[in-house]
This record gives sequence, C-alpha cells and structure tokens, in this order.
Amino acid sequence: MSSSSPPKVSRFSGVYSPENMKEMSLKYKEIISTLPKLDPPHPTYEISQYQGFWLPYPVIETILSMSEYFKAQPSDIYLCSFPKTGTTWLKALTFAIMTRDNFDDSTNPLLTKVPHDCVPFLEIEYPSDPTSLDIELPLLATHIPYTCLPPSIIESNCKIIYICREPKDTFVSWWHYGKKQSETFGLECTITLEQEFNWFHDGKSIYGPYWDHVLEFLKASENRSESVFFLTYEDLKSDTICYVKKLAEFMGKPFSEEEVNRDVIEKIVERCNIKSLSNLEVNKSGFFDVKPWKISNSSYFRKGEVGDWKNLLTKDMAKSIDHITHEKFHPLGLKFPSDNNTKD
Ligand code: PAP
Repeated sequence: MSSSSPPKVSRFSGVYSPENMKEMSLKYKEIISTLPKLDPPHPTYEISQYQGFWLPYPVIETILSMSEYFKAQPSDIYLCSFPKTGTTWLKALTFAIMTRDNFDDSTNPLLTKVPHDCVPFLEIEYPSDPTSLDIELPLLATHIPYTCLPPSIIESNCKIIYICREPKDTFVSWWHYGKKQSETFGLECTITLEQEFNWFHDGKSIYGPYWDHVLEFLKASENRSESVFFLTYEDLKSDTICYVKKLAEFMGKPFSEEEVNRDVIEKIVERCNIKSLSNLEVNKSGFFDVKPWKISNSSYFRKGEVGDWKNLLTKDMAKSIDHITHEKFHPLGLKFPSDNNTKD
C-alpha cells in the first residue's frame, strides 16, 4: 500500500470464507429454530420473534453473527428506519451531503445507481459477504431495531439517523410495494388488504411492531441526543432545505456560507426529490439485486406523499391505527399532521 492510499476500513473481525459462513449459519439456525414463529404463517415471508420484534430468519441470523463479529468504525453514520418510512430518500440525501465535494453534476453516482446501491444495507450485504461492508464512505443503513443493533455501533458511539413516518402511510406504502413486487415477478398476490393490515396492526409485520421500532429510537435520541438524530418523513417533506441543513450539521459536514451562496443545498434537494430520482433510467428499469433479494428499483419510488392512506384504508382501519399511535406516541410528544383526521 502506498503512503497516500486510504487506510483499509475493516468492519468484520471474523475470518471470512464461504465455509466459515456456512458453519456459523448452522449454529444460528439452531437458535432460530427455538424462537416463536408467526402462527398462522405469512404466505410470502418467514418471520420469527426475536427480542420482541418479528424478523425474517436471515435477518436474525445476521443480527446474531454481527453481535459477534461486526466492528463498527467510530466515524460511521447509520441510517436506521422501519421499512417504507423514507429510507431511499434519506440515503440519497445523506449520500449527496457526504460526497458533495467528490462529484460534479455529471459524475454523481446517484445518476446511475439506485440509492440502495450507494448506501449499503447491513442485513442485505453482510450475509453474502461481510467484508463487502469494508467500504470507505462511512455511511450504512439498516432496518434492524435499536435493541438488536450490533453492540459495537452503540459502544463506538456511532452517529445514528432515524427516519420515522406516520404509520398509516407507512402501512399503505408497504402494501403497494408488496403488490408491485408480485406484479414485477408475475406472482399472484394472495394476501388481502385486511390480512396484511391485521398483521401490521397487531405488530406482526416484518420488523414490527412498528410502534416499538420507532419508540426505541425516539428514546435513544432523547437519552443520547449527540449521537442519535430523529426526524420524520413529514417534517422532511414540509421543509426539506431546513432538514438537509440539520442533517449536514449532525453529520459533521455543515454547509459553508460560500456553499449556501452557490445554492448547493437547493441542488442536493432537487437531485434527491422523488421526481428527479424516479425519472432516471436506472430507477425506472434497474434491479437492486443482492441474493436472495431481487427488487425492482422502480418499486422504491411511488407517490411519496403525505396522507395517501386516505385512498386505501377504511375509516375503521384508520381509527384503530390512530388509537395505538395516540397511546404509544403522544405521551412522548410524537405527533403527525394527520393525527386528528379520524376523530369523530
Ligand atoms: P424501503 O424501506 O424499502 O427502503 P423506503 O424508501 O423507506 O422503502 O420507502 C418507500 C417510500 O418512500 C415510498 O412511499 P409511497 O409508497 O408512499 O409513495 C416512496 O415513494 C417514498 N420515496 C422514495 N423516494 C423518495 C423521495 N426521494 N422523496 C420522497 N419520498 C420518496
């Protein structure tokens, strides 16, 4: 290595070989076989309850392995979220903030890669090859709940950014995503809206309970405010420029006056808005393809609106979700713009 090469970043303390991974996997599978299973099972994914959360088997395996071998770097920033709460947008914005000096308008990777290929997911990359997370850009993402994060993330006091979204919109986004995935791969969608809704409502959806996922990070942001930044999709939508500034400050990359005068913030916001991203060829026709996952990039971009639940949920469905949200979130002061919409 020449003296000018950047130091090798290593986030895996084990010895990587496909054989080792297989052996580890067997050990973890044994543990997973003892965990409570969803009964009756979900027709499209297998989940078990681990530390209070309903997680796919491969994710539990990854959590167990990472608790032993994942070595977070103190400068890492982790983007954490429940599925369908704004992860893709947050990835694009933080990647653009972090790399703004590295690329110009024609070379930005966001033009040719889906944001999920710019910022890796722990639970997707780690199982296929944990050394693939030895990346230099210290920006990583995960849907893993706070209590199940690799201990080294907390011990190293890494920065965490958590994005949360109103639960009814989160559920509706998930529902459409599932349908789109089925359509893309020519599969029949055998689940009814009511069934899927009941799983979400009862906390038995993938990575659920949604409310506990959010609360753990919200509490962490209160107890460790210097390390955990909590924001909502709705706030980000209502004043994107203000939140991009806050994100940059939190990430230790504040915008200079000169950058502000050059409209650097506005350009980042524009590049990452849903219209710009969804119009790119890579996001219209490409696939996010990391075995065993294959997801059409276009399924990450739908409407990107606040309040779309009104077009799908019945009044009773909305009320029952609002009831839980009121009980769980209001005591901690977390409210959404549509909170009062289903009151009689
Ligand atoms: P993931 O958990 O699978 O990564 P995630 O990105 O968190 O998905 O959520 C997808 C939602 O974010 C979609 O919402 P919708 O179904 O209500 O439309 C998607 O449209 C929205 N989204 C994606 N990119 C953006 C963006 N740049 N700005 C605003 N919303 C976005």
